[in-house]
Amino acid sequence: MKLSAAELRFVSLPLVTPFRTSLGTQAVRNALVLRLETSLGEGWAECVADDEPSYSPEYLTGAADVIRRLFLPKLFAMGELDPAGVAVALDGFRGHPMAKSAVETAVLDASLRATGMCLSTYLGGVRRRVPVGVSVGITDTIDELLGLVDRYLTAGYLRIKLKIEPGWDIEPVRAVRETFGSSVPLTVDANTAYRPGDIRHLRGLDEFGLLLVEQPFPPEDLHSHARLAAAMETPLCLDESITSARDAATALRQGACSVINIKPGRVGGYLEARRVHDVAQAHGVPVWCGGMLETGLGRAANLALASLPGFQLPGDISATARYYTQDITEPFSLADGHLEVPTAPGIGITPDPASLARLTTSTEWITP
Ligand code: OSB
Ligand code: MG
Repeated sequence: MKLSAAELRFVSLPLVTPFRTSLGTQAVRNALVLRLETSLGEGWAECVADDEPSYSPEYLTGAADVIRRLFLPKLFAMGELDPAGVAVALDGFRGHPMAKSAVETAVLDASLRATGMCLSTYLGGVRRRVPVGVSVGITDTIDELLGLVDRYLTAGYLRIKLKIEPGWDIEPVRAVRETFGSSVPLTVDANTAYRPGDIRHLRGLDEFGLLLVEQPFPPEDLHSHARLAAAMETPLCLDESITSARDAATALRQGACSVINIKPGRVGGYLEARRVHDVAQAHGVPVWCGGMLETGLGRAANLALASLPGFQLPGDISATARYYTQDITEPFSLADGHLEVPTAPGIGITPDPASLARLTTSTEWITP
């Protein structure tokens, strides 16, 4: 397979409701859509970097720059392309996992489409549908939060994740438990908002029977995560800290977590995501698929990943309606708290041309 041209497209999707986390508030999802034209046909992917480097060091226009100026020229120069070869070639560039993931996924999509195989089968998926949860942002009032949680439980979501930060933790969790009961699968995600001195405070979450606490401390602080894990009954889950399978092995060896959130963009692609899954399985540790407010392109591919056997907890792969009134692809809908794993070749979906055109803010053609 040879790459002949690439289209880089910025799209802008207004969120149904602004999404507030300890990192900030987001009202619009801007994303980068990559379309490769190869000798075997098209390949599609999205880049999940955010506008600003707050969740991770990457940001959208920076990702576009490294793809346009370094990654694609490398691929044009390679001649024969395959997904593993692309991963090796891009390994010579440090960092930029979200940009690498987009390029590798588009190559993977094109090559799987050409052979008629779906991504789930390629990765070793064992499920045709996956259980999903929903990530609930920080709200102005507890009442507003309870209203949202009520709506999501009624819709059938199988797990509720509350975003927390100092000053918005024990009380909202208590309110949700008191209102909806102790059997609702419930987690919290701090997006690195706490400091080592907060360990005693965070132990206060133990009384609520949470499935897990996600990433309380900064990404590089495995030591504090290990201390909290030892001090707390609730399982500790890492998100931002895990950027590779090697990181996963290190964190598990240090006792810094007992659950891992896997996001393909954060670890540099679906091949590395599978390796993180394999490391976790070897340690007997469950994983689940995180989300980055993906468009339908990323959602489809994440569903394939979440069909692997080690994905033991509901993913942050909510139905399209939780995020967008209009997506660039056909919508994904919830049935019984599950989303169906796409079975069409490649990532299993392509953008709807009219929706894509409507949501595009700029397009760029890149040729050798
Ligand atoms: O920490 O999991 C996170 C969204 C953007 C960046 C980071 C995170 C999230 C979410 C939402 O929690 C997950 C989703 O539903 O896409
Ligand atoms: Mg998270």
